[in-house]
Amino acid sequence: MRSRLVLHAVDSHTEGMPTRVITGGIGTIPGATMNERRLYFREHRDDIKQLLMNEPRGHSAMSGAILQPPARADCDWGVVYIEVSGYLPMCGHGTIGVATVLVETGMVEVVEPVTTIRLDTPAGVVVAEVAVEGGAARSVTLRNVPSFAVGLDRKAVLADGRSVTYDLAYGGNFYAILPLDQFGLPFDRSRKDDILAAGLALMDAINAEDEPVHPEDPSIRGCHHVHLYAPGSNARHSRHAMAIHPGWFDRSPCGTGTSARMAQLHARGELPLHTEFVNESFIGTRFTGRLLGTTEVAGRPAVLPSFTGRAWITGTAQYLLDPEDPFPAGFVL
Ligand code: PYC
Repeated sequence: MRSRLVLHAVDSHTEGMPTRVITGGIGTIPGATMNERRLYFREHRDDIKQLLMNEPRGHSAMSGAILQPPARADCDWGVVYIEVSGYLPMCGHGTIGVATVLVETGMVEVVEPVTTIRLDTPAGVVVAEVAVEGGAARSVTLRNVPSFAVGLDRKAVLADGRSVTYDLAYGGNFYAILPLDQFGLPFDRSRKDDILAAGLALMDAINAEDEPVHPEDPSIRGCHHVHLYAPGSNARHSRHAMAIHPGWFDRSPCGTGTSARMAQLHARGELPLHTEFVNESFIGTRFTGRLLGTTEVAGRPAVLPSFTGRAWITGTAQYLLDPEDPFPAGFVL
């Protein structure tokens, strides 16, 4: 057996969505902040991200997280998120996977009934409170980065001429949020190709007309996620399909999307603070969220979201690269 590298991983899934947690083999990525490390890795080590996420080691909806020493003194671990589609500033399901792996592999000191882990992410500090019973992580509650509505009832014109009305909100990534029935489509997995095509068409229109940019960090930009909610959804219980660039659905209820949705509902006056909000994914799995308070981001009103979900470890692996492998960066079909 020969290999040019050995990447150690603990694979997990959060409410159905994979997180491949890279626990060794990469070392400390250059950069004074976790966002600088994200940008450095994107620029210089994208071959490793591709190898880990693309086929044949990954698949078209693969997602992962590279563990790092924190770049800030007030955090326990740092995280750089990786996906088939790129490098997210923050990923909620991925962070629930990371916190579960850290507890269950003993990479943090485990305290029962709650182990608190402070994570340095490219979007800011995220606090994970892991409910632990007999050494097992039962659920993870995250206190996410400040989230805010960018605009309500915005209009976009799609390439085929259709006009669509949507809300835009930030929850660690930017999300366009709108009812699925604006596209005349049922909330039915048998129509997933049409639902995905609708989400991607809206993303293209938004990024072409008015690409969103984070007011405090211009490296966080673009709308790559479209939250299409099902008929009957409301500010207490919502079901949705989350279409993600370049063409896949989140299997989990999407943590940053749940945060953005709560910020949007709060901006609409529909979700007060400290009120439970259940967000359901396209496969029927759930996160339970609530808003813990209000704040400001660059002078605009923002909220402090938290949400709870569960993750399970699915395996451990050492990913190798044979020097004669014809697909050193994998491939996307
Ligand atoms: O849970 O934040 C999330 C997420 C983003 C993309 C996929 N999952």
